[in-house]
Amino acid sequence: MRRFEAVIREANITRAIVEHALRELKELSEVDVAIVGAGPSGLTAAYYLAKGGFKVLILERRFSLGGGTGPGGNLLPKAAFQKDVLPLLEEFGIRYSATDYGLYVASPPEIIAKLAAKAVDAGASVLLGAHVQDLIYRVDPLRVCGVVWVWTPVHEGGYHVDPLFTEAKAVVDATGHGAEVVSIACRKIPELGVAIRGERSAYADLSEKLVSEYAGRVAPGLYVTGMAVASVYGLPRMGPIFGGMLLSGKRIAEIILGELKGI
Ligand code: 48F
Repeated sequence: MRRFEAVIREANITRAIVEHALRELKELSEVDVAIVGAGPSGLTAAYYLAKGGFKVLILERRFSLGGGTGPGGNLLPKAAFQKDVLPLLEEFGIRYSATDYGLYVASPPEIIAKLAAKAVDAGASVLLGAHVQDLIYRVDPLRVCGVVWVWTPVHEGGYHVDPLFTEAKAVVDATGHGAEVVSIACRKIPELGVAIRGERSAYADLSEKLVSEYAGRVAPGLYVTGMAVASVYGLPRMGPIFGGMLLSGKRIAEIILGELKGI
């Protein structure tokens, strides 16, 4: 074998990763807004919040972005949008095509890539493989003030490994159909008085409007957006039409920007 001077040393790969990862994790132990879930609503919210000057962290339990966007409609690689969302698609640079049905379609990989690029370019941070398993709360005044998380392989392995914490002024449940963060609040902080009504059967036109209308604060410090809104408030599902997710993410960002600006 040809002899040569090794430029890339294995030990330096480790040093570079460990040093910079720990620096970043330390920096992310306290943020303005912790968004749980990197689906379309979480990514949209992250973009507007970061653009508004907030320190934003998305915690996503998968090692990929986009949540339910990737599979399109029953694995067919298109997602539908309604006309009133076209300005949002244009803001994100997502290309779309008109159909004969009064609806527009776009490609899931492009939707994911553009939403994520906008969020990250605006300054939002993302932790992949971070499973949120609990909340941090305080009394006097009663409020949610952060998330408790472990790496997904630890969670899925069922090991008892103590977690790490991220404090936040606002925690956003963007976990989709499961409304996992609000469910934790229901079960483990009953004094918040939060309840989950459960999602209803499909009524796309109605739910597309209501998921953004009902996006909001469910308890002090705890907010909900996207499909999780439908689960919390008993709204219908809408299937593979995604305009409501983007509008819901934008709406929650506006609400939080308004509420936190004064703090
Ligand atoms: O499910 P998801 O895409 O939620 P969304 O933004 O959008 C819903 C649509 O995709 C679709 C629909 C609308 O037409 O019906 O379903 O409301 O993304 C939720 C993300 O949250 C992650 C999950 O892996 C997914 O990527 N997630 C869920 N629970 C946790 C979590 C958790 N406990 N910790 C971290 N991430």
